[in-house]
Amino acid sequence: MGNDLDVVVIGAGFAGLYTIHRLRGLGFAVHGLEAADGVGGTWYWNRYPGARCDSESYYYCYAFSRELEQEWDWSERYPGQAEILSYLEHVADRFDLRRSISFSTTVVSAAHDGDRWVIDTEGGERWTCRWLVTAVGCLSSANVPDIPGLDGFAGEWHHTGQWPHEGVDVTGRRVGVVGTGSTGIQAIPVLAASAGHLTVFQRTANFSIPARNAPLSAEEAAGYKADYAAIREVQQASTNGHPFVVSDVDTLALPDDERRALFERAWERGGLRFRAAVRDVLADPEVNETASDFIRSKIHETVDDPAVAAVLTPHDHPFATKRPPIDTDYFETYNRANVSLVDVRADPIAQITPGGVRLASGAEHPLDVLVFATGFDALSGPLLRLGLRGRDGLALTEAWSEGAATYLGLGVAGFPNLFTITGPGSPSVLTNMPTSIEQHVDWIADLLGHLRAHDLDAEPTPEAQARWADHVREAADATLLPQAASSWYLGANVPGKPRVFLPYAGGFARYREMCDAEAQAGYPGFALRARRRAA
Ligand code: N01
Repeated sequence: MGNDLDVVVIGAGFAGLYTIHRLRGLGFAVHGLEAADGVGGTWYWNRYPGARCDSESYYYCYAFSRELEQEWDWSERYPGQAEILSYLEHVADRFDLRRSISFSTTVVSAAHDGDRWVIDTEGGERWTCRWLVTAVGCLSSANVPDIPGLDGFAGEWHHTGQWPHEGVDVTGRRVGVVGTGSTGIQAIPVLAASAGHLTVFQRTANFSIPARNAPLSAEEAAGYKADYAAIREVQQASTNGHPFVVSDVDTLALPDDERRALFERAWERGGLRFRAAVRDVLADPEVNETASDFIRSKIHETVDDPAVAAVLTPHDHPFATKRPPIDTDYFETYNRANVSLVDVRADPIAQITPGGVRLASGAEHPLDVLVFATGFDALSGPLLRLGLRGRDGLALTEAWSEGAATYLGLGVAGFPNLFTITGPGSPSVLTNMPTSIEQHVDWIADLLGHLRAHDLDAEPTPEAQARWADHVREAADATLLPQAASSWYLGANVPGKPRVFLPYAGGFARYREMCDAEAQAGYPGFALRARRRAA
């Protein structure tokens, strides 16, 4: 295949694989460019100890193929990283996708020349295409804090999102973990089990719900397989793309003992569904406080040392306004003799020394291995680092200098024929990702079919984009989500990043209906122009 195509897709994770499959099926000349040497995206890179999905396996998977649904067997309630990667490798083989992907190919720039996209790679290759689709994930741009002295650290350090494929042997070693988000909370218990000593540097205490992971029995798996049609229907109609509905129980109307019993049942069942145990958790501060209080009480019940429990107890944001982690024995880990907790909000990290971490107070923590579970430059970061330039040389970095702005999270004004799967301004990270990805890919496939049939170029109008930005803000403001001041949803975790609430919080089903209405109305939010050709 030559390097001039209808469509180039950047990324070969869940989004890129399905895009290639779908567009190839429609007869487009499509090719994927992937920085890694294999498929998998997020699940290729995030190989840290304990990496596991927080959606359950029977619905954290594609829905586009009934055969695939029936033939793949998940082994656990929550799929681990290696199993998800095997699944995506199976998908790539089963649908013969690898022949349409160049691996170890990092895009360094992509510019629209008035006619086509011209894409340059680190290895010096050039690709051109009419339509460019980004499938780069929302959490793929690692955020390593700029702490003085890191370069001189004599031990080894790793960011969890770039974990070495050969693993890191921490047996008997002094290990430090910075960060207690979903990643840190998964990694800490596993690292603690083999480290000589584990020191956790916590800046913000986090709410976490037990996952209650377990092997998936043959009966459970068969039940899901028999029920997929109904499961998929619930997902499509839901707020988060999960196959369960939010309870309509008004927790404030319940007597204390009944409320506690209700939360106990949800805690025992475990998982993200805890959020859906009562209504209005993310809308009503009083309701939220009942859930927050319950979790705080669990932390104090679980952790033996009351002083440690106090440091682990969150008070600065309502439950679930930051993405709630789910865990296996996270709070229990602080009862181990080889684990210590350092409150770096009270005594910040001042410097990395050759021998470890020095705090502002001068206290030293000697370390052999330092793990940064410090998250990502989320949603906009993976797009900004592609070196995108739209009409008349407009750089995305310039267009987004005051924050990411898109129409429907699917395209950017000034960037013709560019489509962004699960981009900023779409529900993405607030939902079950494969569900959102498939909705985006199907919508983009329909639009590309329309553009091809009528020989059109498309780009969002500035007016539609501005209206969408207002709506994204209103949707967030109707919830408690913006109250978590340090949240990556707001870009607050990356120094200097403009504070814009990035994902669309109005709900998956509502969003899907708006996308469908846009298509049915002939794409009024897009300027559709007869194709311009370079002279
Ligand atoms: O990243 P995070 P993550 N000094 O940004 C701390 C998904 N995910 O990789 O809160 C000290 O949430 C930071 O502290 P603070 C999921 O969507 C899913 O854990 O900014 N600390 C925070 O504690 C998730 O939300 C799964 O004060 C510093 C932590 O690092 C998203 O990925 C598993 C610091 C970063 O937490 C990101 O999660 C894993 C500094 N300089 C991830 N800088 C599942 O499916 C940052 N921190 C289960």
